[in-house]
Amino acid sequence: SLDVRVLDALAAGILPYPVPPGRKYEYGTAGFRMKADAGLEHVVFTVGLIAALRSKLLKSATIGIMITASHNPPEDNGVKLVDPMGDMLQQSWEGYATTLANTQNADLAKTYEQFVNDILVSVISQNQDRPANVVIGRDTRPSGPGLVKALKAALDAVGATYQDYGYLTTPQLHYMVRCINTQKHPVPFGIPTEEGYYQKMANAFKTMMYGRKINGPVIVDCANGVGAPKLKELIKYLPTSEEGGIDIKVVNDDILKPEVLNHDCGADYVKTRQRAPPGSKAAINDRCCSLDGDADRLVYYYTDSSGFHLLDGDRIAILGAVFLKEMAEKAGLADKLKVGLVQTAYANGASTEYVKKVLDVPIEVTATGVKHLHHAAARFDIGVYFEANGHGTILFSEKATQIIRETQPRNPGQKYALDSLSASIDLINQTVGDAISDMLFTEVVLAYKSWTPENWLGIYKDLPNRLVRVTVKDRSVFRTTDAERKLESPKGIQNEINKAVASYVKGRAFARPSGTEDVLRVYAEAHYPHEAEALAAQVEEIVKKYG
Ligand code: G16
Repeated sequence: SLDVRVLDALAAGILPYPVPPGRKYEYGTAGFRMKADAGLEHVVFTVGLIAALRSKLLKSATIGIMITASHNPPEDNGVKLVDPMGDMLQQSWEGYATTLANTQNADLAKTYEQFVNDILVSVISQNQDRPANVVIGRDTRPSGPGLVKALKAALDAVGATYQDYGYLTTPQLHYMVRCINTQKHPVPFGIPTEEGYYQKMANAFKTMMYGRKINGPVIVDCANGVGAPKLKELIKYLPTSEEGGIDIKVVNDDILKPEVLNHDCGADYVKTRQRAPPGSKAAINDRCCSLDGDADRLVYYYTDSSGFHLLDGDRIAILGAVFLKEMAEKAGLADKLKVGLVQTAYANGASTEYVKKVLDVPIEVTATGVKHLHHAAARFDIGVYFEANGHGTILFSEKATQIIRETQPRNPGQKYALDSLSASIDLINQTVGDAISDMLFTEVVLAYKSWTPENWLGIYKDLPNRLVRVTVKDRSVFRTTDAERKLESPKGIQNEINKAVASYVKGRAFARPSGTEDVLRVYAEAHYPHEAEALAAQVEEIVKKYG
């Protein structure tokens, strides 16, 4: 049994953070997320305990805890757990996290003790008392400091060691975790400081820019979130356009007014509304992009005389795949470095067709959530994964990395390609989707192709589509199957959706419960814009009837 002092400290530490009456917590698409004042401190406290347990089990490896609600409104907040290699918490642990979060204060010490006995049985039998190590980051929400306080109370109670980085983007925290845990590896991931992060990215960017030129500035909408100060910091490390680098114009960078976070700006707004932020002062054909509240999503766009044009995650993925495929060919490694792509049901049908027929790259489809895409991408030599909403990255397998780093070039062209591939490995944040790193990579690839956003848009034509949020009484009655493309419950609903879809040219639609908001999401696409609208409205009605 556990030291009674630990149990007492736990019981005392959780006292200020009870579960509000009737409250049930769920582990969603990206950890726990809710209104910050709806009992989130309790959850965060228990997540601290889970992180400490996981660290102890994994030989004191450092676990990351990120306090953010990403693209959600300012009054929300949430918590994500980061595993030692910088990926999301192993899914088999989501159950432990959910159980502990839903444990009332009076039972918490006992349940924790039970978890220690169950999870750490091997550690205990070796009679080891391993230290637990945790690192913490948060976005700019006003509820952040109070949540970090609850988190530290938990870590103090169980004697875990922690480092609080303060403000970080989500991908920066993932980077820190992987750096710390690979410090003793033959090839460490990087230096676990903000400076280390900027330096690594800037060096790789400079290598990739050799012999290439970026055309005109890029305007970056930072959603008034933590990405703004971090991007401004990174700019100090990057060569300017005169120096052969990049001219970045930061907009929506107000982190002092909490209420403007993600409000009428940011990647989620631009993607869902399919329009530029209303405050945008960008001129015709200016190359623009938007990050979300914790800078893990990125979408591009521009306007011209015909209106607004979105270049979303599907397009970024294709751009990446095009580049890496061509570089692999130029390096003479096409048969050793197979590029694969991972999408979700939200990927535009036209993008899927382009990847299959023109790009000739294999595709896998997974459920929403980078935790699903990431694992699928890891099965390719070079796995490109992006959600249409702009959340994604590119993974190079260990074998691919080794081939790229060790192949001896036989001519200058091959050397150039190998250097580009090698620098891509460092420029791309392989731990998780990183909007800032994805943006620099996109800029390099556009420069390499000499593509304007218009050229990029022109490679295929998106099917008109519509994404709507539907409020229902209880979204848990909706259960999906087939990578969320179908509903298996409530009974009969899928038949009705199928019937609706069948009456449209190139119609496709699905509905799924969101894992970050208390809504159902409906996606529809069709050959004509008004038909995509009509199909979405029809599915919305069906969903409302059953919900
Ligand atoms: C999170 C997840 C994404 C997911 C998005 C929306 O993004 O990390 O993978 O696409 O939520 O999920 P849902 O449709 O289930 O609400 P973020 O940027 O909010 O962390």
